[in-house]
Amino acid sequence: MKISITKLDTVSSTQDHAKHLAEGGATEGTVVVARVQDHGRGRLGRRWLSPEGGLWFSLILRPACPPARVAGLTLLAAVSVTEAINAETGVKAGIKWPNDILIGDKKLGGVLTEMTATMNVVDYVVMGIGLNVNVATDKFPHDLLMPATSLQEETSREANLDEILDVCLKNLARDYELFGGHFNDIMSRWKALSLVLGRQVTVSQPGKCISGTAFDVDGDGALLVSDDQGATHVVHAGDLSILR
Ligand code: BT5
Repeated sequence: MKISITKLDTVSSTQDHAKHLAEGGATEGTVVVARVQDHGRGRLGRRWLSPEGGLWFSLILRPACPPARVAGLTLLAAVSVTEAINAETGVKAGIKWPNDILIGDKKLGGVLTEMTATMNVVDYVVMGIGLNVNVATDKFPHDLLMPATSLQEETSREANLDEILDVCLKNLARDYELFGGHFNDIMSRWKALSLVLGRQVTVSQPGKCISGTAFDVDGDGALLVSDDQGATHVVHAGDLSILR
């Protein structure tokens, strides 16, 4: 995949900008990065705070896979980016299924995977990555789903945004090559970074809540949770809280 980067100043959301480019035929590997997003978004239309100093980017992919497999790309991106940050800055970030990048119990970043598909064919995927790099999270509102942190706060130094973007994209491009045939490799690296396996969790879904022990992820990236009655739940989406 050849990476080609478009750098923008303030946008509503890099996701929207990238979608527009994808609709116009932009090739896989097209990246949109913005200094500031004034309507950055998370999953389910939630707000994503995107002030100056953070790394906010979207990558266009055109995977030759059925739509059901695209959820695996969220896990892939979380692995690629978490490994990049850990290697580049020396922090020990981990992954909270499905899309949160945490340091300890604070959120450093997140992944948002959006897809356009017709029938059983993926047209394009826009993979959005948000990372609090040189961001003061004490300025964030207090009603976040979980406390936030930034690389600057964790390491007490400013990181170079271009360098972080570069290592993230190199890892993403390398790992995307494994997506078709060697997804097991991604999954074992995901497991090594996972903050949820072996933990008591609750996953909230619209109108439903599943509690139990998270014990594995399957080949599609779904979380396997065993409840108190010993039943296994295959969880494809939801908001996860770690209880203990
Ligand atoms: C995510 O959603 O974690 C996905 C975030 C993806 C953001 C990137 S930035 C580039 C691209 N363009 C976009 O517009 N989006 C993508 P979710 O799991 O739904 O988490 C959202 C929740 O995280 C919010 O409801 C807040 O509680 C919290 N939050 C918002 N901004 C945050 C921030 N900068 N750092 C930490 N937590 C934040």
